[in-house]
Amino acid sequence: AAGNAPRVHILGAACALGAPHAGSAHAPSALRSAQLMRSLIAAGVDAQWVDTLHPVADTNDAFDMRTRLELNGAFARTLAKAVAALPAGVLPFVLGGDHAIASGTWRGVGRRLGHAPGLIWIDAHLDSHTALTTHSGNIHGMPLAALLGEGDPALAAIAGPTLDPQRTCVIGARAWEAEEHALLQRLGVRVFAMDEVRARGLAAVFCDALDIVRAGAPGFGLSLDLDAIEPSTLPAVTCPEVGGIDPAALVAALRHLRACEDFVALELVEYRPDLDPEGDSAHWIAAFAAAALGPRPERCKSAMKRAPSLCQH
Ligand code: B3U
Ligand code: MN
Ligand code: MN
Repeated sequence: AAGNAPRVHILGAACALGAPHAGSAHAPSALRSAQLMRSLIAAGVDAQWVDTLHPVADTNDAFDMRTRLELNGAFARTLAKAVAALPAGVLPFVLGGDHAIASGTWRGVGRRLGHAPGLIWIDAHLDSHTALTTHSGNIHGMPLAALLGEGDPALAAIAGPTLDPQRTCVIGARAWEAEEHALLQRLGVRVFAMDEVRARGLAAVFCDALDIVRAGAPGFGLSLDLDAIEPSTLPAVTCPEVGGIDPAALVAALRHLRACEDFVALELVEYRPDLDPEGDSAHWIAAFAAAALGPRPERCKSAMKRAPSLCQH
């Protein structure tokens, strides 16, 4: 792989205990056996698949809320520890699984940094419920609240820094309940809802997002819930919502991350291989990962630790 590309360590998180369907638990094995690794290497990504973590149970169907919180929390703690234990200097790429795993991923990333990472959360949903406000009872509707320190300690008190709401933002949201929206408003998390993405274009919104998450402290990551993308082009997700992000526009936006030496981790969640017989959605997943993780542009070889903002204001 190119010497100028970040060293990427892939961790599979084969857990769907937060979702209403178990399909996303099979995403790591399906993607690993599909063309993901070949596509990454062809794109000059320096990637190595280091491990795939499995939860202690296969389905959440039979569990009450307390048990769901404990099982998802236990998996997230294991994942946080695995992320924190990756060698210094590598870029963790966590491949879910449903989005509940994020409550572990970003604590682990914070432990690597020694402080909270900035975080871009790309999602059709806000994932900012707590056990007290959830309508569905699904834990994958809670991880962003948990990372911000809100809700049940099983998810919200995993070892590692709590996110700074001022350095956190959501892109692509179009389906939420009032309680979770109110929580993010109260905390001051910037939400670039899908209406704004459509009105201004993804490129402009993504630049604003980079400014938010790169301010104040070094190190930011990106959590990509695939249901953010328009489901007619990427249908293989657990909770499709019409009117999403154009995947080609997302590839273009993610390529900006290659120039950011303070981009420290990537997470990709909610893929359901059982809904992807032709591999069309897997094709886009490989394109997103390659866009974000490929070799740094030439002009960045001698760049500072924190490259200046890419935005043209
Ligand atoms: N807000 C709803 C819907 C949802 C959240 N995340 C996903 N779906 N994937 C909930 O279940 O809390
Ligand atoms: Mn999500
Ligand atoms: Mn979602």
